[in-house]
Amino acid sequence: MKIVLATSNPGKLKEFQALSLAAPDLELILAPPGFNPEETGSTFVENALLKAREAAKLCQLPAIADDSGLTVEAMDGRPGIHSARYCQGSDADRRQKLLLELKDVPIGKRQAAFVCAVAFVDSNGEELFTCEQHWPGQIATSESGSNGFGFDPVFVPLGEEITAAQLQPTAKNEVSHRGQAWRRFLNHLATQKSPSL
Ligand code: ITT
Repeated sequence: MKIVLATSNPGKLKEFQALSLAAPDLELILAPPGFNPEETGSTFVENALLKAREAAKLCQLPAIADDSGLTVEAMDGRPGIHSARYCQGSDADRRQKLLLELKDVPIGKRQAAFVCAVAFVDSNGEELFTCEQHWPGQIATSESGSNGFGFDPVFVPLGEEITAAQLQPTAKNEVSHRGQAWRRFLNHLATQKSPSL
């Protein structure tokens, strides 16, 4: 089955490609260059649906999108759905801003979670599947590791003493918000016999 993967984030793309190896019947097509729909929704799921629908319309194919982000308890859930736009600049700039904003928050009060919503729509933009998965942890006081992307170097998953950027990519995919959401999507596909796709 041919599906458009509606993302322009190279870090996500790499993880989705690794995750899709478990589904050899899936042929993932990239959204066209410059694909960057406005994320005007108020939830992760709403934004994932907006992206998937835009890609389905452009390519006339079923499409899957992810909207994800980091929620930090001491910041009342921010940056949340605004994680990619937390501040202008690079991922490194956003990590530095986060560490600065949390500089007076002691260890033990730095709980956070990565959230990933996945939305799958048919070629007409009709919703076929959505889900949202969380990966709990805490924000470190400094950066470590060079794997992954985004906030990985400052996120210590629950039960770990290393950051997500120090995990091997396969180990991250086994437990991460994105890995969990993708496996739920694959389970959904496996239980469907949908000739309308
Ligand atoms: P697309 O919309 O094109 O997919 P984006 O980067 O704009 O790309 P989002 O709006 O979903 O995507 O924002 C997700 C942001 O949340 C991302 O840029 C990272 O800063 C952060 N994020 C999400 N998942 C992450 C992960 O697994 N590791 C580190 N940071 C992550």
